Amino acid sequence: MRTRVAIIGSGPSGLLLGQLLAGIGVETIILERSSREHVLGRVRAGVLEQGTVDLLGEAGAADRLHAQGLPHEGISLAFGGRAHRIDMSALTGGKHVTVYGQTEVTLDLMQKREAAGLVTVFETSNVALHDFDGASPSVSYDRDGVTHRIDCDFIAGCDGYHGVSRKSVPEGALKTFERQYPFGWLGVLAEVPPADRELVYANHERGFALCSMRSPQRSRYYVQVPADERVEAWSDDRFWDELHSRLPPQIAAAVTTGPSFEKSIAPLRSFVAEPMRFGRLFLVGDAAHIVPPTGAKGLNLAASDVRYLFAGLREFYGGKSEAGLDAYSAKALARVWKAVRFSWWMTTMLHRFPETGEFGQRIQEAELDYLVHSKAACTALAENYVGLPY
Ligand code: FAS
Ligand code: PHB
Repeated sequence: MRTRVAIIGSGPSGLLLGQLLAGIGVETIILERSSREHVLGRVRAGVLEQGTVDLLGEAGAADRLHAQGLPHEGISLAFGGRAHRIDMSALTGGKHVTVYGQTEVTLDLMQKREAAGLVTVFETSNVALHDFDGASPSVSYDRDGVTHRIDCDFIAGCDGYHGVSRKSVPEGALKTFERQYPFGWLGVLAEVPPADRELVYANHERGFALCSMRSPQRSRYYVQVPADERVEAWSDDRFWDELHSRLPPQIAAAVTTGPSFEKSIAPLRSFVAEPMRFGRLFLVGDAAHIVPPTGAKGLNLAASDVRYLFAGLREFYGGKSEAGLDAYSAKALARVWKAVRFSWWMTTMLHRFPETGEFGQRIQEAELDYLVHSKAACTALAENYVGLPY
């Protein structure tokens, strides 16, 4: 088989890149390790920057997003028994974010790809990348006991943190940066109305909590748990009690409890691999970087990588130049590191760090108290949360 761009991974990165390239007549094949159902069953991000919404629109996959997405102009920070709203829209000249689950984004993109008759091979195994340091790369994979090979012009490694693409880069050619946090997020989905019309990020001495949502009928909540915590140790009752204990009274009183239909623990880490290009192989999204979800940046960073790579490929296939492809890694990393910093800052300010004790808690409360009473500090948070310019 032969294609223009072989895409490894059918998550948001791979699907969005495939859809944008289809729009300019560049053929792709997506190879996906899991089943279609497994990919769609993953519950992850919930907040989209305007740039991500615009890119999904350019890919022709934003109809449901525009119909069902929830525009949010602000967030609240809760600490010391009170919630403080930050009017991000007023502080950023009218910008806002849109609440719309990553699961829905993935479904919208998958359905667009299927409607266009574009090829995604699910349940592949032993995907291997070949000769991407030359002008004739290829990818091989096994399925149903048969080994297949795809010759291509480029390989887009959209296969996430645990994927094969980054691991295929020659030893020593990659520099990685990592910070593991001593905690994770226990998240639940429940068919109950949200506690507030916008998101509430709570700092509490018992630990961080987040009140989010997927729709006016479906809520998404998180509480910080130790890194080695097991989800089996958390009944719904235990979760709701702990959530209530970490929220200000007026927010806690507005929480509607109910049976969870999804409950999982996500580890928190910051990770960046440099550079993001190796000859004809480009690393995209979580394959190249991971951020703690506190800043709602993971999915949005994947989208900005796709934007930069798509621009370079469009320029290449337009017969113009390789300048965009040559600039991809530096351009993407400049934005990645700003998002890594913001996500680290939000995580450090809002979570309980066992080693910093009571002093650390007071420092966090002082930072939050300064922040919510300073227009300059609120503006800095708002500019980063709604999404920095491309
Ligand atoms: P993805 O990991 O989504 O997709 C990679 C795809 O490649 C997967 O489908 C995988 O099966 C496939 N793959 C892997 N190895 C392969 C191989 N060898 N061959 C073929 N296919 C292979 N971000 C937020 O902004 N907010 C959040 O709340 C949030 N919560 C998260 C919770 C969890 C548990 C995780 C893991 C991430 C979370 N994120 C969150 C970040 C997340 O949304 C990512 O940023 C987003 O999924 C990135 O998309 P992709 O780069 O496409 O990677
Ligand atoms: C979510 O709704 O899943 C969500 C929202 C904001 C975050 C992280 C996760 O910062």
